[in-house]
This record gives sequence, C-alpha cells and structure tokens, in this order.
Amino acid sequence: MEEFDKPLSAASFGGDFEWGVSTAAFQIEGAHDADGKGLSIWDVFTSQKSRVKDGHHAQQACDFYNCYTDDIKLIKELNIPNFRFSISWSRIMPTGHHPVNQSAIDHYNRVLDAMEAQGITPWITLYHWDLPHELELKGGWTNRECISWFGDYVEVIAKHFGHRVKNWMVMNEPSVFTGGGYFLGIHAPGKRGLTNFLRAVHHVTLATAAGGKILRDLISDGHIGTTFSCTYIEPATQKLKDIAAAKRVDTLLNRAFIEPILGLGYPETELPVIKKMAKYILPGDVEAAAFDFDFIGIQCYTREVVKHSFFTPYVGAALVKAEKRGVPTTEMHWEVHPPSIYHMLKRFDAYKGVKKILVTENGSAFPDEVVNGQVKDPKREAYLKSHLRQVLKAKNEGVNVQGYFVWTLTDNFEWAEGYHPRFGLIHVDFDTQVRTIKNSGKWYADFLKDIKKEDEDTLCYSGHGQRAPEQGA
Ligand code: GCO
Repeated sequence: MEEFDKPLSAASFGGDFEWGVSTAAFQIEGAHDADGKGLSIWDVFTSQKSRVKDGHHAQQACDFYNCYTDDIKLIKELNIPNFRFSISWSRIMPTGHHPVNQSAIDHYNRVLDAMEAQGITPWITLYHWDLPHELELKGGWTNRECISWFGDYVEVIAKHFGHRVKNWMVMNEPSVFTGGGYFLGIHAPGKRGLTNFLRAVHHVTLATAAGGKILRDLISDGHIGTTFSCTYIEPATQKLKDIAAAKRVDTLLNRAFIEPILGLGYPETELPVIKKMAKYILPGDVEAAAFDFDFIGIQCYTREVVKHSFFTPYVGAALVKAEKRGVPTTEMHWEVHPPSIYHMLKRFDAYKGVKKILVTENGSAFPDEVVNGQVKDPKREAYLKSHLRQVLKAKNEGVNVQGYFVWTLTDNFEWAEGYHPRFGLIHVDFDTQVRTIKNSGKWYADFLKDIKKEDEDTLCYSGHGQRAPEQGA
C-alpha cells in the first residue's frame, strides 16, 4: 500500500516522536498590567491607532494568565503530552533589565506546577516577539547592546527554571519579527527601512547564538533549540527572471537566518542586498553567530509563488497571491499546500549542521463558529492530516524529524490580524472566555490517544526528583 493510502496513525511516527501544541505569551496571556508587568513593544503597538485590524488589542486575549489551570487540563483532555509556550520578558524584567519581578517568577512556576500535575512536558520559547518597551526606547534590536540585555534575561530564566524545564527554544521566527517589525513596520515596534532591518537581523542572529550558549552553560541536561519560519518558494514561470526572483526570496525567507547560526555566514551571493550588512559585522561576529543547537524548530504553513518585479526594492520580486492562483486558502489567505512542509523538511535536513528537526508550529485558520455547542471545522482536520502525511513521508525518507506541534491550543490574538483568524483546536468566545473543543481538537485527541512514550525520561522534569504521571494515568 502507498503511504498516502494507509490510515494515518501517531504510532507510525515512532514511539519517541514528540507530539505537542504551541502558543505564545502575548497571544494568549492577557493580564497586560498584572503583578508588576512592564510594557512590551506589542502592548504599545496595539495601543496605537490603525496598527491592528479593527483596533483589537491583547489586554485580555485568552486570559491564559488566569485560566492556565483549566487550559492545561484541556491539553491533558486532548491527550497532548507536550506544551510549547513562551515567557514574557517584560513580566520577568519589567524594564528589560534587572531587577527581576518575583511575582512573575512565581507565576510561571505555578504554570509549570499545573503542567506537572497533568503530566505535560513544558517546551519554553524565550523570545516570541514581545520585547520590553523600555529597551525599544534605546533602539531595541537595532541596538547592538540588545544582545547583552537578552543574555541577562536568558540567564535569569535559566537560573530560575533550568532545574525543572529541559526543552528550550531561544527565538521564534526571527525572519518574521525582524521583517514585520523593523523593515515593513507592520508588526511591533513598527519600524521600517533597510538599515533598521539589517541591524536587527544581525543582532538577533548574535543573540540567538548567545542565548543558546547561556542555556547550555547553565542547564547541563538542556535540550536546546531555536525556531525558524519557512515557506516553500516556487517561481511563477520558468522565465529566468522569475527563477532568479524566486531564488532571492527563498534566500531571504529560508536561508538568511539559519545559515549564520550554522556557521555558514549570511548568503550574500544569492541576495546581494545582504552585503550591506557588512558594516554591522564586527571582527569575531561570524564565529559568535554560530551555535550547535540540539534541534531546529521549523514552522511552515504554506507555499508562495514568486515573480520578478522591477518595482520592489532590494529583492526585485513580488508574490503572486494565492487568491489569484485559484488555489484553496485559509483565513490568512495562505495557500493550503501540504507538500511545502515536506520540501522544507528536506531542505533543512540537508544542512550538515542540523542535527534534528521538530515541526514546532503548523496549523490553519478558518472562520469557526459554535453551533449547538459544536464547532465543525473539517478543513482544519484535513489540513493537519495532509500535513502530517507529508511529515511522515519526509521521515520515512530519512529526514530526522522528531516532533510535531500544532499551532495552536486556543483561538488567540493573531498579531496585526487581531482576533479574526481562528487557529485554535479550541474555540474561544472572547466576550465570555468560554472554551469549546473544536472537532479538529477531538480528532487530535483521538489521534494521540494511544501514544506511549518509549523513553519515559522525555516526559519527566529534570528537577524536583519527581516523575510526571505516566500517560493515561
Ligand atoms: C508566527 C508565530 C505565531 C503565529 C502563527 C500563525 O509564526 O507568526 O509563531 O505566533 O500566530 O504562526 O500566523
């Protein structure tokens, strides 16, 4: 039987495959000023006019800050063994610098306690885009000092939580937050232009490696990764100009952020504008940017088709919108194109320095509604299944992919799109905070119900000398 004809089962991915669900602090926590939290750039950005669709903000979001116990129980109810979430830097260090806000440390310890009580393994992202605002006043990621500010924060987190959390991701999708936040101005902090962008990219790259090193020094048994967004790129036609344009976009989106981390430097031959970065690269930086992460998280949602465009500065390329191509799309106007994830897994696996890959996000947004207490979302279920088949195909062909995390647990604040796109396995009524498990969530629960960890240690916390309850216990 061909792989694609077989029924899909979690068991076919192997007993040690990590199944999970991913979230990010700013998108779910709310409680924007609780217990001494400082402002982040996203708090400020969402308070400015016309930044986010319909003026949505995340002051309450999913109120995960207060609802975490019940939401973690829902994760357990969905049979999901691993939970990826991020820590809010401006809760821990309200000004971005010392002193540390002890109530925030206490809060995240309670969140970890709740996970421990349910036998759910934590996977922490250190930076999911919410830079403390006070650091932005000093230039944010465009300021080289941001690398050491970030290092101080990483050290605090490692010292407080390293004894009980093993799985770490330093950055989330640097291409998206530097591109959106420092080049296009459509994400916080809303800066634009090439200079801001190139400086931010270089400093974030150095901070990623620095963060990895700090974690490794302070958490001897840490499992340390970082995540990259990636998009499968194809040229609109076989004209040489379109092929070259596609190559530039591919270099920018899929290579420019990982290659320096792998010690390969920035790919400036294929994307000449990167040469302008030279003035920000100091002696020793190429070495300092490299770090051998235990794993790489990849987050591929779609494909883009690219044509040459004379009018687009720096990349000379334009995207041919999915709607124009008449292909199926999600609420984000992204094409549903499952082979993309297969191609990207192959690509990242081909790098010599990539030891292991986890799909740390994958999912889709559709306009889900609760009708008679149910959310029928067959398109999400189909999206997840078709992408999982592609992950399995890559795995069976030898790609070292060892995990898959759905984006996301509950509907949440989708950045500049506000609450419109609903990505969750669980529906949220944002007026009442009522949760309703969608049919896709029920499907995921059913899909995961028989998984058994072969290596029990991956389920356990390294600290406290205590073992998490076994699956199904
Ligand atoms: C990102 C983030 C998530 C998004 C998700 C859907 O990749 O943009 O990690 O915060 O919400 O990817 O857009």
